[in-house]
Amino acid sequence: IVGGRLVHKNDDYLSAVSIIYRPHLKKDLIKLACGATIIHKYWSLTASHCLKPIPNRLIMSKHIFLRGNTTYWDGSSKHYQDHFIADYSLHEDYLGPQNQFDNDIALLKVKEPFTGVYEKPVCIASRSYTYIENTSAVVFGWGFTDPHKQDSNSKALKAADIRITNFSTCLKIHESINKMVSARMVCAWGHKTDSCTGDSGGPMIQNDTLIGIVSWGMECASDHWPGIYTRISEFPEWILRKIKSLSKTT
Ligand code: 4AZ
Repeated sequence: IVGGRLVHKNDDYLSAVSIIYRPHLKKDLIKLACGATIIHKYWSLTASHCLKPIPNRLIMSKHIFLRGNTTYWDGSSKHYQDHFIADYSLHEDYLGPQNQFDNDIALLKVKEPFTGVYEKPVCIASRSYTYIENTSAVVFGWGFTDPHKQDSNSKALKAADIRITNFSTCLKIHESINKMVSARMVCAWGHKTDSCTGDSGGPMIQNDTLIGIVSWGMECASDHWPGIYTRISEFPEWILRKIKSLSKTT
């Protein structure tokens, strides 16, 4: 998160978890991969583009896990809880950067349930949720705090207060550079604050409801480019169908 604020104890952020990558199991080094959101005791949502490049055997191994129950992804507070991945599902119609990250959503099932005091699921936006332009929302993450500085991740969870951008304005802005903004996306921007690299997969929340997933954007916290989020209200049936079918197998 560029700009914004550190998160204090409140219910708002309890659904945010980090996805952590451990390149060598014999070494302590860990890296922040993405964010994710708890939506159920065993399930979380993230962006498909967070997992797509990673081979299946790595996702299902101890190299990758979710860390919850803490505001610090790096382990500098002791009460964190790690969750290994039992199963996952990328959206079938996610076609990657070539298709401008359309359908950028994925489900992750964890082996250890989210039962920590600071781990709480959030409701997902229904089909009928209305995204009203200029209303405020909050995006959470541990990603870059400086868009021009590699590895400027935040150890503590941050939040950015953003507003939903008029959809046709967002379309037009991106048409000028031939970037497609689809009906499965929602745009939002803040004043000198934004989501950025490393925040991908994390929650955008309004009215205690998950309405977006951090997906992409041309820059971070620029006056010209809003951030683009996966529009959750397009996916409740997909989410329920996947949870039902994967619950049968694991
Ligand atoms: C990224 O690189 C990224 N400002 C995520 C979100 C935004 C820009 C870039 C939105 O993952």
